Amino acid sequence: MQNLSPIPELFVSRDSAEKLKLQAAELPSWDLTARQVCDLELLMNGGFYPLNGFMGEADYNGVVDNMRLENGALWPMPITLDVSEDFAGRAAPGQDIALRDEEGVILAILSVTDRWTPDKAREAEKVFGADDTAHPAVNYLHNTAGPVYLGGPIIGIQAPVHYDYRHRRDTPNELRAYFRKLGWRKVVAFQTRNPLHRAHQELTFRAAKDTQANLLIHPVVGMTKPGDIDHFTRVRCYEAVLDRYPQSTTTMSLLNLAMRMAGPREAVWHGLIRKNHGCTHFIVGRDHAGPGKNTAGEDFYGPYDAQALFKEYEAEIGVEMVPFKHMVYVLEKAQYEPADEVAEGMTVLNISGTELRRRLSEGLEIPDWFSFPAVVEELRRTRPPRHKQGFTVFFTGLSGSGKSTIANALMVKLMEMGGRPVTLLDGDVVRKNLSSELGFSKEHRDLNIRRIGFVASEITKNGGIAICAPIAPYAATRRAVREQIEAFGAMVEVHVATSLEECERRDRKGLYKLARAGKIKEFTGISDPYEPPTNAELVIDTEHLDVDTCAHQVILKLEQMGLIAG
Ligand code: PPS
Repeated sequence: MQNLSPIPELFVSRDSAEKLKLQAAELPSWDLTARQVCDLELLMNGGFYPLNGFMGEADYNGVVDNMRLENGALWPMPITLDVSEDFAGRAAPGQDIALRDEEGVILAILSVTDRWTPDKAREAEKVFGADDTAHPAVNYLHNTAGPVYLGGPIIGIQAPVHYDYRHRRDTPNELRAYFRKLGWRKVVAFQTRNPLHRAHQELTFRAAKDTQANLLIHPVVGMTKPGDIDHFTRVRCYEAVLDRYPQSTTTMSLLNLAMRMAGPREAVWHGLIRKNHGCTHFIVGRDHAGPGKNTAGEDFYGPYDAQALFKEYEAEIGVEMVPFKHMVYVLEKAQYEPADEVAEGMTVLNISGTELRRRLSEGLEIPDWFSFPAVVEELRRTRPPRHKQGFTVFFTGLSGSGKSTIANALMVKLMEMGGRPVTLLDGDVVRKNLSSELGFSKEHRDLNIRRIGFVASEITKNGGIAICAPIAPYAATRRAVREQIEAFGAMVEVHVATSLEECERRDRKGLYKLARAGKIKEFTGISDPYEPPTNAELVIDTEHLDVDTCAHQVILKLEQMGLIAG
């Protein structure tokens, strides 16, 4: 039977918190990123026990190299506070700093003991298995995380406030108390970042039955894989499935974890977190916390690597693994079975995640054997067919490549079709209205593109069409914009691939001449880089086609992607 006594938290008493808050207001203060807020919440409430703060360098090195803290305890994931160089300059070891949420509320004080510049390529190789930015956490590490890490113990002042689903959020100690109260001696946890369909319901129900345990559905609502279904929709779906379990055997609680999609290491981490939440068993399925394909198009991890690593450390984790194979529907038996236990000659049915997304986006049937009607209805509500969703067409290319001209022609064609509002965010127009104070350094260009990306993602979210036409010379920034937009709808990247020679020959604005003469500095293609896209949805050759044909090519692409009705 599990030990359900309270786990140590890092919070101080209410009175001390009030006093500390006043003192903390004077300290150098760091505005936490969304991911850091998630990490801090679990540090403070004991979800990351035995960690007592953001990791120092020795713990970090131990964790990166062999999944162990300096004191030898098992811990597979670096939990570090990444900051800018500028802020790091004000946070020497010995200094206390205030940690604030996005609204400026002081959540904690960090007493800095360590400050160092990590070798991110090494971290990527060791923790995520490859220094490949196709991995979302590696991409985050290189392109979002700050260059310097700060470590040290935390004094918790207050937990981040959540306004959504409050009654479904529990700290480790709240869950422990709940299990104690109900006399749940064995609890099997199910981690998920996707809606639950029949296969999951079947799998979790079996897991509980086989282990004679109660079931905790423990979905992640902090940060999951870019492009996942938002947690609001998912929680509504989970609530619809909860009734399907025998009464009083099952509960659900939301976990504000920022996932890293680190497969095997992530599974071990999830196990430790569930132990802290009072669970005795943990379900590890196929491709647990898988990050998808690498740059070469192969899986980062084997489908059962996570199970293997969990098994190796099971005793130390202190949570028993309930391994689960891939479940498929057997037509003749009208039930789900593990794929490798299906008798020969049976008809096996399965709908993959990709196929489900296709069916949703095209408004196609989703059979009852696959999911529950209430879940499908919920998904259809948030994912209407693609031709009713918002989307963004993002042109990129050299100055004078023809982006604006094609974008204008496209806008008119889309307006002629009607149905959705269209907004053109042309490079020059944006620089006049949104980014008038910016120049052309890398930093300013990135800021400019991120602003465009933000506006485009809002338009997309609200069901409109955004057409963007900046140079957008940096691949990593375009990718960040893509992630932001794809949370709400499609992003169609169009590379207007007019060669530098041709742009310079045309020189519509006379800028190339000035750039060659050194009168305009940092000019794209001449004295500043342009990284051509490798994964654009469409590449347009303006050298041999007129504007109308180019715009029509985009229309055909949109039709082919189901974004406009054919
Ligand atoms: S970026 O890199 O995406 O932020 O650039 P963008 O906002 O699209 O602005 C490009 C337009 O600004 C003019 N211009 C320059 N372009 C590139 N490099 C330098 N140094 C520069 N200085 C001014 C240029 O007219 C670009 O317009 P387009 O429509 O691309 O020709």
